[in-house]
Amino acid sequence: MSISYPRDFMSIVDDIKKMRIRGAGRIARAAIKALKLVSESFEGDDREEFIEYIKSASKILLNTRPTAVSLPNALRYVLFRLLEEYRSGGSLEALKETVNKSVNSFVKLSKNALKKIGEYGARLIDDGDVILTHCNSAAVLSIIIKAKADSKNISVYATETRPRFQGRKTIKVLNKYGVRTTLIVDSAVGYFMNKINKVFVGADAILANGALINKIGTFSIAIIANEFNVPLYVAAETYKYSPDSLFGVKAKIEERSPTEVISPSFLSRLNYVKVRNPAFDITSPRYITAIISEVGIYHPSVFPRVAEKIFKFRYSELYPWE
Ligand code: RI2
Repeated sequence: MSISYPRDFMSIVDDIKKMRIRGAGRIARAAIKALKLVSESFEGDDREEFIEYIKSASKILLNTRPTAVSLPNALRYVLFRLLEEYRSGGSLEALKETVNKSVNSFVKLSKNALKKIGEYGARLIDDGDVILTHCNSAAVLSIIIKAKADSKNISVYATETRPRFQGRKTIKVLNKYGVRTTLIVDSAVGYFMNKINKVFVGADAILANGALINKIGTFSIAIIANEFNVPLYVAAETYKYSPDSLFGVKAKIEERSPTEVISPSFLSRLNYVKVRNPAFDITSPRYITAIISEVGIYHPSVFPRVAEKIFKFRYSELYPWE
């Protein structure tokens, strides 16, 4: 039986898939707001049917961007609470209200987390620091903007971040706040690293061993920073922790279309050429100085334990959408 979903739900799914909505934190908030639309659109009167409807919509959302664990974690946050209400015999109205309340509370906690990360991270920035950023991370920008608000005299080198050029979003925000910024091509990081005091990057996932999954190019930046003895900090909310990495579940590295890298017409003339376009890479914890979360600054080896305490993952029900 084919299930239909509200049009506004499908347009958010498309926006996330096509990166009109992007950034791990934003993706998470958009996904569960879309789930709320599905809940509100349900016209049946059967509780079980409602639960199945929400679960199937969750699976569609999960397939939009496979790497940012903030999306499944946001769904876990809502579905844990929904299934608890269902099992306690809650009425259909109570189930809908639970979705509504848990979506709103996740959005609120995730926005508050950005503010707290800004406060903790800004303490690591000294007056006169030259900072390197990569891609476009709301968590990293929160730190830099807070440091600027604290009247620290800082400047930033921002990579353009091919192939989707998210660095251009970063320089627009920094410009709005009056932060002196230099835009560089990704391959110039080694050339400028001797001018950098600190590197700040965001996170799409933090694994059980403290490894970082982030925008492609982060691993190379980490190696170069290490070569120049420049500390690399990761700005990551606790809901960026990947609970199933504890069981050795392999992280999914999203591979996007070659058309993001080169035009199909150009490629069509090259019979022996193919394009690879991984959107993320993995950085070993040994290259990470510390992870800045909404509950403090931690060594990468400690962050997973802290994240588990804050998020209270239910390992017995890690895939509530099944
Ligand atoms: P915030 C982004 O991925 C970048 O990898 C960025 O570092 C990460 O999400 C975290 O972003 P994409 O959506 O949650 O641009 O800090 O593929 O905003």
